[in-house]
Amino acid sequence: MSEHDKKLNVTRRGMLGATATGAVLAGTGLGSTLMTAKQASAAAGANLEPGELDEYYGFWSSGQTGELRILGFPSMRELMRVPVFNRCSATGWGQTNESLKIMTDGLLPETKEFLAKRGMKTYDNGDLHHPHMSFTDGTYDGRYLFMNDKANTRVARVRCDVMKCDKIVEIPNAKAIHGLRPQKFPRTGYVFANGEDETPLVNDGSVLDDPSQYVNIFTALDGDTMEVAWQVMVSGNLDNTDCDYQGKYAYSTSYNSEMGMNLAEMTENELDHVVVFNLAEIEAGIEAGDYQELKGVKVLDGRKGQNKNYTRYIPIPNSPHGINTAPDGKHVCINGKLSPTVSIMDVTKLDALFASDVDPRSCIVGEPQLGLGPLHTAFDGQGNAFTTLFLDSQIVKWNIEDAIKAYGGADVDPIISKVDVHYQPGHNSTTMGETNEADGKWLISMNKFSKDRFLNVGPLKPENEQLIDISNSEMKVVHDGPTFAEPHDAIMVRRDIVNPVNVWDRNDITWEDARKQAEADGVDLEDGAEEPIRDGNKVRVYMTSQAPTFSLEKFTVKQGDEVTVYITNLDDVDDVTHGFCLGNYGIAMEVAPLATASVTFTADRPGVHWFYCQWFCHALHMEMRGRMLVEPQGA
Ligand code: CUK
Ligand code: CUA
Repeated sequence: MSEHDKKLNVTRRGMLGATATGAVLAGTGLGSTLMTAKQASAAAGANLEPGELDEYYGFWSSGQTGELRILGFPSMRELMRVPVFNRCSATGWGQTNESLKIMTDGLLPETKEFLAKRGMKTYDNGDLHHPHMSFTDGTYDGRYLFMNDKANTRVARVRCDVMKCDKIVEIPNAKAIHGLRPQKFPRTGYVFANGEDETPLVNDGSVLDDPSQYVNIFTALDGDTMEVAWQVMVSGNLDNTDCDYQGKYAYSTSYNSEMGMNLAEMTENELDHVVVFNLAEIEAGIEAGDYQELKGVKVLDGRKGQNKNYTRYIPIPNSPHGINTAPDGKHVCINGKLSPTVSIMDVTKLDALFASDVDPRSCIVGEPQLGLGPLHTAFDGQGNAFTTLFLDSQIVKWNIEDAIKAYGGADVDPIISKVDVHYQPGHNSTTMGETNEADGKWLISMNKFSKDRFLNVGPLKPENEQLIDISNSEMKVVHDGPTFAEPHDAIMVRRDIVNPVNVWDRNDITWEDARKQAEADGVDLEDGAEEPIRDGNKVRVYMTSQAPTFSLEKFTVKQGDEVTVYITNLDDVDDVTHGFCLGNYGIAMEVAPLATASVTFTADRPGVHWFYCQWFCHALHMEMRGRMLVEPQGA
């Protein structure tokens, strides 16, 4: 037995040996550091044997990296990265014509113009915080994932059949899309998106340093078309958002109800607020024409003092951050951040708020004090909530009904247990926890700092994500997982809900433009063309790939030609992906089984240029290469 194995063995025995003592010590407080038998077996469940599959798909944001990540859960193995707002060297995202179409089609005309002046087609960066799946009847339906870009005010969608981004839209009028949630009922439906930063509604320079004229915008997109359905102007900024299980309301936290422009101003009030959006009233307002049209979008006025039935403002202690609807379909947890409390809002009391002049706080039915820096809350579907405490570096497990009883004056402590995490947690998520099928098995704590938990890699450290077994009243951290910058949020979806394909459908819409161009050129994409097709200085090269060859061993173009290379991968075998990398031209892309991908570039370097398959596909993968011969100008 190696030293390493011995160590593992000892740890394992130690864990199992703790069973009896764990049971005895439970309740003394000491038990929390030991593992019960159930926890030990659950922890073993997180440790999959080679070849075993996970129970859940985890969909992770990546913050300023701008991509979506797919993890197997609970093993925490990273399975895939889906480029969205970023560039990707491996897949050619941001370079292929197919990806550029997705990245540019949804940009505002003024943005295209602004970027063109900088020689850019689209933004190079993004800040992806919140990935959420589409819903039907209160639970995930496996159709789409939606996500925000805080950096450049965009919303994107990923198709779950192929796990590729198919839409990116820039949201007009708003600034910095942060909180994002799909409608849960009856289906998605709307995708709600918060604008975090305040600006003049028409931000053309006519208003500058006059914050009294700034507004914030709440946006609802249509999740099927990815077009903006409507927007509502609000007072105060918008941070996170969620919606109910009835299809009637959405709600957003505001940490800057003051509309302050600096830290002192932003944190001045003891109370900020949650804005509640009444979907039926907003739709009726649009029907009645009570809106202004700005950049092609209907914008309603839901600001305070407008006395419209579109919004209500509920005072919440100080700078609330996360807002999470419990699987019971009734309670919403609003996390206090600067206040040690979580405010519990009862959605069944919201009708009354819009019907009459009742105190807006009448829908708050509990406000337990949980610890320092509550940011986000997750649920087990059994009436319990799990809240991250950023400043305390802990997760607190508490009971929602007990907190409501305590608020009513009963002598009960809603806190069930706390566990230390390492360190400073932001979001946490539970398996199926934001649906009505929450199963209470696992929680992930997404910690902003890892400090000393891993080998030192220099001043920039990874984050640390900790897997926590929540199947018992005492929570148990069973795994540390480092991540690169900077996942904020994640969802864990039961694997039976997600069913991606193994090979592309040849009729897929992704390469519609290539299909049309080939048709116009009289070429079948699946046959390719033996010679480049010339059209002035535009040259189109149609190739197929089948391990271990491209259909062309060489093609010739002239210096200065605008060349488009189309590759269709004829291999329909699982996992036989090819690539096209054109050396010293900065060109590379992925071509997965039965896909077509294309890339356009100017052949401004004369000479012999090798292209090669950059995806290891065959024993003769190294031989899968060819030449682009570029005749010098004037030749
Ligand atoms: S926010 Cu990051 S920890 Cu953007 Cu979801 Cu709370
Ligand atoms: Cu084809 Cu490597």
